[in-house]
Amino acid sequence: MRIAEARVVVTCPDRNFVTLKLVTDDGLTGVGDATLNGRELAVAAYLNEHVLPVLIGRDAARIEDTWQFLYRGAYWRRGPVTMTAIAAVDTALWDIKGKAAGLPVYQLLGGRCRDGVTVYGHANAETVDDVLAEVGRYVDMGYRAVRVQTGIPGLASTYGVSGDKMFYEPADAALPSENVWSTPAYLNHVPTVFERVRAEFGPGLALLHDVHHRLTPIEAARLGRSLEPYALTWMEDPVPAELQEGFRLIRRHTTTPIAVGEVFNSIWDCQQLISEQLIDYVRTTVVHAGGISHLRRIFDLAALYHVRSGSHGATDLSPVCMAAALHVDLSIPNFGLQEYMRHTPATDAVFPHSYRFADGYLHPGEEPGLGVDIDEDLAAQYPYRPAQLPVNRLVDGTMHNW
Ligand code: GCO
Ligand code: MG
Repeated sequence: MRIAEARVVVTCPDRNFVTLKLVTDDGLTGVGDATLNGRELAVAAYLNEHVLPVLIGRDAARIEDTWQFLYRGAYWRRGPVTMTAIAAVDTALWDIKGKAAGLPVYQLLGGRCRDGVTVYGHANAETVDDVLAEVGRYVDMGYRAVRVQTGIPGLASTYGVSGDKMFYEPADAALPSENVWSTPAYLNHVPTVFERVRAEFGPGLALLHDVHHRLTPIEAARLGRSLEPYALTWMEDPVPAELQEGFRLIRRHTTTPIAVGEVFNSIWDCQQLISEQLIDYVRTTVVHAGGISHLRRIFDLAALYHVRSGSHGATDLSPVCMAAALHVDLSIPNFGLQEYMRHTPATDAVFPHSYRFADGYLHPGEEPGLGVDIDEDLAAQYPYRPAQLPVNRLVDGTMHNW
């Protein structure tokens, strides 16, 4: 079972996606997501120029050896572009292995540990009144967990509030658009939002909030403490996480659980966060953290320290990543929650998939492999469109974290 063909498909069915497709000499195919929002073509070039030439002729069954070859072989270790490219190869090889075995990938990973994968949706609106209606909409759809984001009075636009309520695309312009940020306005407003949401929906609904890396540790500690009465499932990315020891300060002051890691690309980005029990959920996912093989390593380390998974699942991760994530989610003992931001109908059509939402859970389906593919003819009808993520400045013009 040798890799006979490998190609990178770049397509834009409402947003940009990069997909690796591998074909073996006995006709099996595998797909891997290689999308890095706002930096798509860097990963496509990395794959095309440096990875595809070494894949041709390799034994498709040797997933771990190929991972090690690409990781050690590059000499330049880690980084989002490299690890996304490795993830795409790893994911496609797991897809092929599942098809060769005639089994869904979750069976190869040890079989199911639960009946379905609990997901959370994104309720967002400019005002608190409107966000209550949005939370209600998710509850009516069957969701058991909802992330809540609102506008901040006095700020023109805020991360997490989108025009379209089901699909969120923050990469909104060919060149980065600029937002203005005020931490005091934010810290004053957010607890009032959750007071209303909790009062309206009662204690049973899991509530989450994404801070999107905008606070310092002591500010995050204050936010966490002020949210304690509303029992959030997690406060996400309270501060940028390059300084892992910075989370000690947050931990000392609040019992609001912390979820971090959507921008991490290896186990080394969260080794201290996990082993010091500074977080409760690790948000790494397949496409940006080295594929199914490496993600399993992160989640296995996390399991030792009572840290659960909470994988990133925004719209800019393709249905290929979502399918792969669901196989991991179903098979690990320490699953926590899976983010599920829906894709547009155009995206779903380009990536036919067997995963289904029912009753607050996603189910990966029983097809051999990952149960997802790319329709390359349809993909060709949606050429790449340059799009970058916004940037954030403080009121006085200082660059801040977006
Ligand atoms: C999330 C994320 C996303 C990111 C996006 C960037 O929690 O879903 O923060 O919304 O902003 O993936 O491309
Ligand atoms: Mg996030």
